[in-house]
Amino acid sequence: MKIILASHNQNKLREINDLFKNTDISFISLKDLNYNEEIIENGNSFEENAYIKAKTVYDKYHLPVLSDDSGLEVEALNNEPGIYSSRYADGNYQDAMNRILKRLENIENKTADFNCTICYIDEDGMKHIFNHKCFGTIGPISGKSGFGYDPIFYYQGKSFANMDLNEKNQISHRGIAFKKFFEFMKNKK
Ligand code: ITT
Repeated sequence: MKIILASHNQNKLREINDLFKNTDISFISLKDLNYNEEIIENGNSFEENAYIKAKTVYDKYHLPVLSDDSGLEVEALNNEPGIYSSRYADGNYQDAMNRILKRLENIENKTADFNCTICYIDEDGMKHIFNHKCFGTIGPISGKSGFGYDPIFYYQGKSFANMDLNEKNQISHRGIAFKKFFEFMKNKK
């Protein structure tokens, strides 16, 4: 089965394609469709933004669409940057990570989570939401794999950027949220 992935983020696409490589689900990217328009994410929650992305693309193609809205939530910073994770970095993740580390310098609580909320709009236009939060801590920049805030997010003592794709996918917010989606699709058959 083919599903449109309503995302312009090639790193998400890479992780998601890897998760589904041995399944009967494959994704068509916005790039494949030559869909270059930016989708304005003006919702107030991950769920609202995930829905805005999926619905915008569904309204154009009327085919099954899936979106992923994700972000880093730092407990001691009132869960910032949260839904603003991409905007907080504005393309410069080195700077954004350093800003977070600076803000946490004299704070003991380093707890954080990565959230992933998926919105799937099926062939009948019905919306389905799947979610997972991966809890960890914020620590010094380390590692070269992954993307975004991976170098400062530590899960069981290891930064996401020190994990390979498969290792991250086993435990990450995205990996587990997509496993929930996959279970739903299996049960639908
Ligand atoms: P699309 O909306 O087109 O999918 P985006 O990058 O704008 O792409 P989001 O609005 O969901 O996606 O923003 C999520 C941001 O959160 C993303 O750009 C990263 O900065 C961060 N993020 C999400 N998942 C991450 C991960 O697994 N590792 C590191 N950073 C992540």
